[in-house]
Amino acid sequence: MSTARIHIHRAVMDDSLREATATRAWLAARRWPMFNCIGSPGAGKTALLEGLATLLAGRLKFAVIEGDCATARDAERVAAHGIHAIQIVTGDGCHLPAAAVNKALADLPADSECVLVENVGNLVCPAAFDIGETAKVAVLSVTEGEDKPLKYPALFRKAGAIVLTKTDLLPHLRFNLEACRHAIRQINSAAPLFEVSARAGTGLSALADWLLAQAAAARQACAPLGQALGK
Ligand SMILES: Nc1nc2c(ncn2[C@@H]2O[C@H](COP(=O)(O)OP(=O)(O)O)[C@@H](O)[C@H]2O)c(=O)[nH]1
Ligand SMILES: [Mg+2]
Repeated sequence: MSTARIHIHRAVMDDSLREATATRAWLAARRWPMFNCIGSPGAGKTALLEGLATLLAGRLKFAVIEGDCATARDAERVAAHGIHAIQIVTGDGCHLPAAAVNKALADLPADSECVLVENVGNLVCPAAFDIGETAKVAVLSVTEGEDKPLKYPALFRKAGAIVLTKTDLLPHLRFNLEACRHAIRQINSAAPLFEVSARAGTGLSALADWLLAQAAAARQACAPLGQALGK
């Protein structure tokens, strides 16, 4: 990389980090946790949010920020379940920029208790950028193959929780569940692993309980001293 490109790269990363830091402070002041859901296109991220909307109705008021290259389809799908959802359209962008997420937060209902972000479908780029989240949530579907945690380790290493989706399809696939669990544990031994099917509704309640516990912990956490509520 040339010196000029290194400087530009550093400036972009510095800007991004500044926005993420501002977002983290803004969320801490409100005691909202924010989870950055990252996975391939079609992994079942939106289906997961739809399932959680049903399960958590009346128990946790979460808002959603959606990232896609085009259309507001995912925000519309989630909003149909009574969830406040904001769509960020990234065009050619392969991940949600921290600044766009920071801007969107201001438009969320003040009585929200948690924010779930669905990042642009991609196992690589979104994992490289901090958007100010409490934790990244890696979303992998059984149709992608059990070796993906080994092939895309950065996301799985950084994830605070990992969700394996579409488990209803296991009887129809040659997917080695044990090998997948082992691959995940080779990379990340600490993050909880949720094996779910949004279609069958199985496994989702454990994930919902984890989110409830995260929101309760955030409510009890002390906001940093001198934290201003304004941006
Ligand atoms: N069989 C099955 N299909 C699913 C499940 N979750 C999502 N899908 C399907 O997978 C496709 C992509 O789902 P979507 O939620 O749009 O994935 P996203 O691109 O990660 O948001 C759609 O055709 C869904 O109906 C599941 O639990 N089981
Ligand atoms: Mg989606």
